[in-house]
This record gives sequence, structure tokens and C-alpha cells, in this order.
Amino acid sequence: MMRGNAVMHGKTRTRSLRRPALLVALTLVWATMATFTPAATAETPPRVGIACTTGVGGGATSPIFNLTTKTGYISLPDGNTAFMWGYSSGFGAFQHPGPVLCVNQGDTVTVILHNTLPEATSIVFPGQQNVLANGVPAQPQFSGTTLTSLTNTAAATSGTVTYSFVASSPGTYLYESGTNPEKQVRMGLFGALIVRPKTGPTVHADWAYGRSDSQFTPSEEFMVLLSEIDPYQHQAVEQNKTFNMNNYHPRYWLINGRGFPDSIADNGASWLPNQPYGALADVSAYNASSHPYPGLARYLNVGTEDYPFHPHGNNGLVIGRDGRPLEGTGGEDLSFEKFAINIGPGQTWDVIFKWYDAEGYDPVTNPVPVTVPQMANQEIGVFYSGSPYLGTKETLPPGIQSVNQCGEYYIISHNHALFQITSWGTNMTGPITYMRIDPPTPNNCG
Ligand SMILES: [Cu+2]
Repeated sequence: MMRGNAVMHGKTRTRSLRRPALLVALTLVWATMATFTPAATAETPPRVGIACTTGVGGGATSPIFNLTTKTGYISLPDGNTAFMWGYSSGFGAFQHPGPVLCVNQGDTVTVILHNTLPEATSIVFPGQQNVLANGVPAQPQFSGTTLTSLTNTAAATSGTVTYSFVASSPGTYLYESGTNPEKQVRMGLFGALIVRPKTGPTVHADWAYGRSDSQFTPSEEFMVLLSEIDPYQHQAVEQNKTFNMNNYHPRYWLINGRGFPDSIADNGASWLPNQPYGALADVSAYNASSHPYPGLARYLNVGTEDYPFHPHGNNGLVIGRDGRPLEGTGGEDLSFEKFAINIGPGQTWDVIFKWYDAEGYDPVTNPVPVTVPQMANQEIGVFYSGSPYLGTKETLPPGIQSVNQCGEYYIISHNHALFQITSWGTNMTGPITYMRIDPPTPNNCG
């Protein structure tokens, strides 16, 4: 099955044949998926894709967000749990990562931080200008000549601070603790901020930037928030012990706060109550008339290492970095194609992705140029349709039931630093997800 899927696009075929070891590994991933049962969840927030938190009160152009620091635990792919700090939405339960704050360009954004942690904390908004704290320009904090925080803090246990800024530039941003960040950011005090573009009075919710060539299909907008965990640091914080950062060594890497296979579960999956954000990408095949606009992946790296991430199957088109469109001073399009997106620490990348059946494979008129293995040599997973051809379903072996709804594909998307797709040594976990490709409409995908 993997081989069948893998040959459907020329680029993937070449890469897969050069890397038989990875192909075997991917087959193992396929087998893992067979034990995985997606849960039914409500349609709000969306089952897949970005689950925005929008502001409360303040009017249409002045959203207000309450974020409360809380402690809690997350589940990891090897069965372990990690003690975390996090920003809760409003005054709600602990969650990881923090809520995805979605605002519009030009909005006056207010974020009220409520601290319940045993030490002072804060939020910095990289990429935002003229941030105010309690109504005056936010400032680094010092104790004598020693820097204690990159910005104004909320005091330990019950402090509050109110930040505000005008979201002047559309794009993808991080927000994160500016206080003792080597501890507090690592413990989980971070989240994503999305600023949607506006031209004149018109908000373009389906543009990445203020240019029409950044238009995407709204249901195909995805977050890829990459992070890391050193469990010894988290244990030390939980036990109120000191941790020597010279010993810092991540053993877990996560996508949207989850490791694979939890990463492909729906947003709000019932067995991940504190990890609300899934990472399955679900796109439809390109069609000039019925599905002309691509998907958009918003990559963010809140870790300390480079994360080289890629979906198999096609290049992406990099259209923005760090909340700025790739364009010249005259608006010239400076976007570029890339296969693996190497996201540096603190960076964000906005990447357009369009899947198309470039070589028009057809089981009769244009079969894939490989020999599909004998049925006895195949490992059949729950997403198998019986056919390597998009949109085609065929008879399955006795005893195998297909849950592949409509002959869709599943293409792996993963971090390509293979040591990072582990969980304290458990291989093929961590920042791995899948891209689901639905056949062109009309289809039976529902
Ligand atoms: Cu790969």
C-alpha cells in the first residue's frame, strides 16, 4: 500500500526508491495506524485544521483574550506523561499548547495574563511592535543590573498584566513567555498568533497576506507547531528542584503538542483532553475549476533545534517568513519552491501546498510503473482502499474492512531529522502526521 501510494507522484517515487530503510519504516507507521481509532467529535471546532480562538468583548476590531497560566500533564507516545505549564484559554482548564489566537490586521489586540504559577511570568509577542503593558510601553525588567524578564510580568501566584498592541502585519507568529524563557517556554508557555490580512475595510480570511496570490482554501489551513521536551527538566520543575540547563537534552518532539499517532487524531479528541490540536492535513486534489486554491501550512518552531519538516508528494511554495510576505519593495513575488522546510528556532514559515495528479495515473491507461507486491506480502492498514489509485476502491482480502471513505490517499508528513521523530528512543513517533488527499469533487468523501 505504501509503495502504491508512494509512486503516485514522481518526486516521491524517486526519493522513496533511494531510501528503502525509510520505506520500511513508513510501512511500520502504516501498521501502527491500524490500531488507531479516530473519535467522533463535534464539528466546532473543526475536526481537522486550525481551531482558532477569537477574542471576547472589545468590539469587532478590539479583541480581548484572557490567558491563565496553569499546570497539567500531557500524554506522550511512549505511554509517559509530562508535567507542563501552559496558557489556558480564558479561565479554562490546562491545555497544551496555548490557544491559537486569531485576529485581523489592524485590530487592537488585548491579552490579559492571569498568573497562577509559583513564579512571575509574562508574554512576549515576537514580530509585534509598540506592545503596551498596563497601558505604557512594555519594558525589560531588571533587578539592579540583572535582567529578570524581557517584558513586564504578572507576579507569582495571582498577578495580572494586560498587554495590548495593534496587529499591523498579517502572518504567523509565536507568543511565549519572556521570563526565564529557558525554563518557562520549555515548560510549555507558548502558542500561535495568526493575523489575517485586511485591504481597506475588507478582511481576507482566505489570504495569507495582503496579496491575492496568497489565497488558499479555508478548510485546508493547517498549523505545524513544533516543540521539544527534556523530561528531566519537567520532572525537576514538578518536584521544585533546580535544573542545570547545561544538561538540557530533548527526548521528545511534538507537533501541535502531540506525538504520532495522537497527532493525526481529531481536534479535541476525547482521550487527549489537554492536547486539543490535531495535525492531520486534509486536502483535495487540485482541479482548475472545482478546487483551484491550495492549502496553507503555517509552520512554527518554538524549540531550540532546527526542525526540517516535509510533506511527501510535492514541493511547497514558501510565501512568507516570520510574519512577512516574500516580496520585493515593489511587491514583486519572491516566493520559492522547497521540499523540506527547515524551520529555525523561533521562526515561522507560511507554505502553500497544492496536490495534483501530475502524471495522470490510471489503472488501465497509465498504470504506476512499479510492480505492486503480492497481496500476501502487503500489510493492510485501516486506511487502505484496495487500490493505489486516487479515487478508486477495489476488493479487499477476506476479513479486511476498509474505512478509507472514498479512495483517498494518506501521504506522510514528518520531521526529517529522524532522531526527532522519537519519544525517548521509541522510533517513528513524535512530529509525524499525515496528509489526506481526497479525489477531485464530486466525490463520496462526505
Ligand atoms: Cu520524508
